Amino acid sequence: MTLKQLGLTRSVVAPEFALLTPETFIRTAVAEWKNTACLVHIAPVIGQGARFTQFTAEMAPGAEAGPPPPGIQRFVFVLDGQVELHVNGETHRLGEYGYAYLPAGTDHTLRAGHAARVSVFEKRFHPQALGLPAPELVIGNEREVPGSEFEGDPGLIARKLLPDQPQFDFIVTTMSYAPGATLPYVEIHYMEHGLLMLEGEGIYRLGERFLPVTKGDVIWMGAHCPQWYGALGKTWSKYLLYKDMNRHPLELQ
Ligand code: UGY
Ligand code: MN
Repeated sequence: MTLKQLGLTRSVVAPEFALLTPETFIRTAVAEWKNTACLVHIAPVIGQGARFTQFTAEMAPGAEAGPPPPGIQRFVFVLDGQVELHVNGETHRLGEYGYAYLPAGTDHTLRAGHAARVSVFEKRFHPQALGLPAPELVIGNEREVPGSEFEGDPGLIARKLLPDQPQFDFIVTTMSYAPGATLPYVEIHYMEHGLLMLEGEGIYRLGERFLPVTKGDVIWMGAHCPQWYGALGKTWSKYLLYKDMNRHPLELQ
């Protein structure tokens, strides 16, 4: 018998964080996603509570998704294959590491001609109290986004996939680590994270635990969860990271 058949897993679910590893993933149907298996990793009912959802959409050939419910913004990131995004009368082809941010209320369709896997983050839009205009549609590819050194470390490169503008209430970045690179200190912040390991492996400190992580693992970090990462292995590691941003701490819901 394998370790998973004996009831063992690397997954850990705690009040302030969760490490979710592929042997515990469950496929489910989500109404907006036709012909698609959705692996809902993070939902508001997790632990002390999350204000967003993160899931992986496994789109079968011919699969199609319509927009999320009213008031919800969507960020999609293509992991494998290609999807067509139909929005504002135009068609955009999103290949591997292609992504799109769709503001709340944007009518759109995502179509997969062949099998494709897409990482999805959705959050209810929280308007800015100062009355700034709503954020706009963003389409790009992670591989074309210039990186910058995180806190001056050439072995730790951050790429911002969304513009640095206060109208956005969340950001998505990728963080790439050379073998042996680490976050420079244990972070504790009131913003929460959703994370997908895209490449490589390392050790994630979550709360008081030091947990080995590898490509395909998902992490939820709730508000104030102590967090740190150190890269292992002989190749760079990279993760996709959601973080809520730009809103007054007393206004978070
Ligand atoms: O900026 C961040 O919050 C980021 N460095 N956190 C993380 O990687 N866990
Ligand atoms: Mn952080």
